[in-house]
Amino acid sequence: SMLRKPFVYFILGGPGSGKGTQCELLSKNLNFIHLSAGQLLRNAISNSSQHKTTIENCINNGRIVPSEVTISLLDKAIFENDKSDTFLIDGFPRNYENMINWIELMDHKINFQSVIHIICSKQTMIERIQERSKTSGRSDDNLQTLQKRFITFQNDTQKIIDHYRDLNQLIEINGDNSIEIVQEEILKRFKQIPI
Ligand code: UP5
Ligand code: MG
Repeated sequence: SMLRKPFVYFILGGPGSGKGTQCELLSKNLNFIHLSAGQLLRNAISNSSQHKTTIENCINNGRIVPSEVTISLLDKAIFENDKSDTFLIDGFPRNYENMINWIELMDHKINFQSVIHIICSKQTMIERIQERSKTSGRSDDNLQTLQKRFITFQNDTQKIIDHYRDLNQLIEINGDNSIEIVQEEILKRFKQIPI
């Protein structure tokens, strides 16, 4: 049982910006729990859940899965975990519907901290995903789906990032640098946040 509400950070950024890579390192460096919304959805496909087809169609077309599906997976993952009280939620919320439903269903149960936005040039992201596609086995790691993921990021997710900037709850990080430099920059910014 949780003695106090879990702390939650959102990590956003385009496809291949380094969300997963940076969250993995942060989870080791700071003893935070990394939850990738995308990975939870991919796991739900192989668990042949009732939402299998919906999730599969969205992922293969770079579209955003309805928030009740994603939030229920995140809710479960947060409250089934007792290894740490701080969670890095990678790749969520991606649109207005995600954000509004999260606020309604989850805000009272968690202690929201801030959003980290990893800013990366499109060229860098394309090169990284193309390289990763050789071994990732991800059905969305192809140029056609990647273009759709960029469009969704531009049309839907960028608004969410702008919203958190307006609220002064956004930390922006240059994601074009090496993995180590990006991590250092995030760690520096974390040390400025009183938890
Ligand atoms: N790499 C990383 N950082 C590097 C660096 N600094 N220098 C050099 N190389 C670097 O990194 C990508 C690759 O680049 C890796 O090979 C890495 O080694 C290298 P990674 O850390 O994996 O980047 P990440 O930002 O996590 O990229 P990812 O492809 O996972 O981002 P997406 O946002 O596209 O994917 P996600 O898994 O979050 O979502 C997939 C789909 O699920 C979405 O398109 C959507 O359809 C669905 N989804 C929802 O519907 N709702 C959600 O809430 C979440 C997902
Ligand atoms: Mg990822």
